[in-house]
Amino acid sequence: MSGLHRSSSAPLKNGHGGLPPQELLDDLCSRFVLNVPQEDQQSFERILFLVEYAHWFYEDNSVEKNPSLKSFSLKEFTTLLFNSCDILRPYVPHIENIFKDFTSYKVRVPVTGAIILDETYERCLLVKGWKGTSWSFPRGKKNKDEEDHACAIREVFEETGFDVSELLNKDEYIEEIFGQQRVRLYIIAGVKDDTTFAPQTKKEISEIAWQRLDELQPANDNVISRSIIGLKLYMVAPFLSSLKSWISSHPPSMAPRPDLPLKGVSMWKARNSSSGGSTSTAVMDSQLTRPKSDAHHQQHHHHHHPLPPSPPDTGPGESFRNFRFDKAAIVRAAEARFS
Ligand code: M7G
Ligand code: MG
Repeated sequence: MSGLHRSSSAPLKNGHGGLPPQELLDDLCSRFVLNVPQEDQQSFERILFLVEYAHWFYEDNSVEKNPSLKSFSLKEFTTLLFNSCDILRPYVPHIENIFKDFTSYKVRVPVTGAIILDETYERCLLVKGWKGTSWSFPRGKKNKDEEDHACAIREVFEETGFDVSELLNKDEYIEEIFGQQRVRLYIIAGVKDDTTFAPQTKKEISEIAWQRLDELQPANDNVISRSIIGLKLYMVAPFLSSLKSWISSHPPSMAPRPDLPLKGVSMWKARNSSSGGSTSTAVMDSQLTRPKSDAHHQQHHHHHHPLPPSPPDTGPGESFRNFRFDKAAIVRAAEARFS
């Protein structure tokens, strides 16, 4: 018996309509958590990344196809999956710690991305997150063994559909440290302002826009700040003074254009997101070309996602390591199920 059944005593609060059927949870659990390379199952911080992929797949595909299914936060979904999967159920009592350690681990994974400047260097490309209302440079967490520039190329493509692989210079970047997180942004200067942009993941980005640098000047250097025109910015302000110096030592080949719009120019907007998108200038995927690197579209991969690196053995968040995942049990369940 593979026995991937929800225990009848599973402590789920919302026991009424909209709960995903057991078969769906079994399927998500086996595709995303059980049927992956063993090296990805070695600790809970890695397993939680697998659970996160399963969650995105659930929200983006299952709920989309069947809107009567309930939407969950990652934490709710984690609890649901742990309760419904035999292999994970023994760890349900530790979920609070497992989840807390995962969140604190996540903010220590290095991030890379790009500062994309238009041809006159007067504007940069910013993306707005799906849930929040802040704008940031396109950027994201490094996968295990992924080089900084490769991560930047992949993340910029995922979030904007724009391939910077031919434009990126590995030595041209600005790097800042925020707490325990290193953030490196490569400078990609001179991009045509009529370039087509559109995110390649669902529900991650709600808007992409050219924003004027002179309007991003914040009142302070904080991680979260507001530009002078009231845009909420996330991890943008701390890069602006270095960016200004870079621009003054690398003058643009095109003179400033007095006809440039005074405000930012939206290049793509989601039809509906909680951050208030309404109508869309959505672009057909076929108009976009993939990067020459291997950036693949996470959405369509059910297994073998590259995960971020494992955390070092020291430092905060080590309570994970008190709960070793029972690998033998996974292997037994996987064999029972897939052989
Ligand atoms: P991330 O990949 O954790 O961050 O995504 P990174 O860009 O630093 O690598 C940041 C947030 O965007 C997540 O916490 C989700 O809320 C959302 N998000 C990202 N992706 C790739 C997806 C996705 O495929 N589907 C959904 N629904 N949300 C996503
Ligand atoms: Mg990412």
